[in-house]
Amino acid sequence: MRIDVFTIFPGLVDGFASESLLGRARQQGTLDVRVHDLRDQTTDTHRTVDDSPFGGGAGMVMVPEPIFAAVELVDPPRPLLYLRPAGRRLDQDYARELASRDGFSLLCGRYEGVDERVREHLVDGELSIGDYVLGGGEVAAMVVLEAVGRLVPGVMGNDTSANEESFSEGLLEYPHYTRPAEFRGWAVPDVLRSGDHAKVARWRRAESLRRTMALRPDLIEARGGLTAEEHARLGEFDR
Ligand code: JF5
Repeated sequence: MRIDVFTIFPGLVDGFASESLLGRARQQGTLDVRVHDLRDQTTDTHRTVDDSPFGGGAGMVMVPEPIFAAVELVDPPRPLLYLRPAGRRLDQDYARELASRDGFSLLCGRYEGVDERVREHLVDGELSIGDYVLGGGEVAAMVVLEAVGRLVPGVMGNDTSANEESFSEGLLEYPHYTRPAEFRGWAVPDVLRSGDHAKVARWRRAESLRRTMALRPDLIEARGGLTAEEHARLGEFDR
């Protein structure tokens, strides 16, 4: 999968994509992340990427020329998504949708944002990571890279985590424990040390359900309430 990122802070995004899970996927060749410096496509000595807004007012606007030039130079995978709060909100379903593609691209804005002609004639859509305002799209791009990257087949090792975790079934995760079996007098639940794998699976299911009902009842609602089976699970491990 190929993801192209257009930014005036390429080092920030490239550094991030070179570490940990993404860095490994990149080295393996599973993930092809290409970061492009918008300033490389400026033509003036000061490498200007912004200018004051027509009509006046505070702040600066990103000029269209280097953005069009950078995108047209590489003909990046589409859709080209502009990161901003007004966009479609990223959630696990959207991340999965993006992970199923051959590629896509991200445009990071700064200042007051990009000239409207970029939005109208260059980008294909807009993506938001949440209802708050960032200083620029770079952190949002890194969130997208991480959320999507780990879902790309081969990046995480299919057997485990990405499939079983929170949200894969619209539920929160069950609690995790590791050694020591007792820490400061707090013991790991007996069932996890019982060796009864079927029982462990049922307990985890019950804990997922209990947590989701307590913390995110909207998620239970979204999946149409509890099944008879799920009621039974909760009953089995009644606390
Ligand atoms: C940005 C102008 C974009 O602030 C964001 C953002 C918030 N949620 N999702 C994205 O993007 C950065 C800053 C200034 C346009």
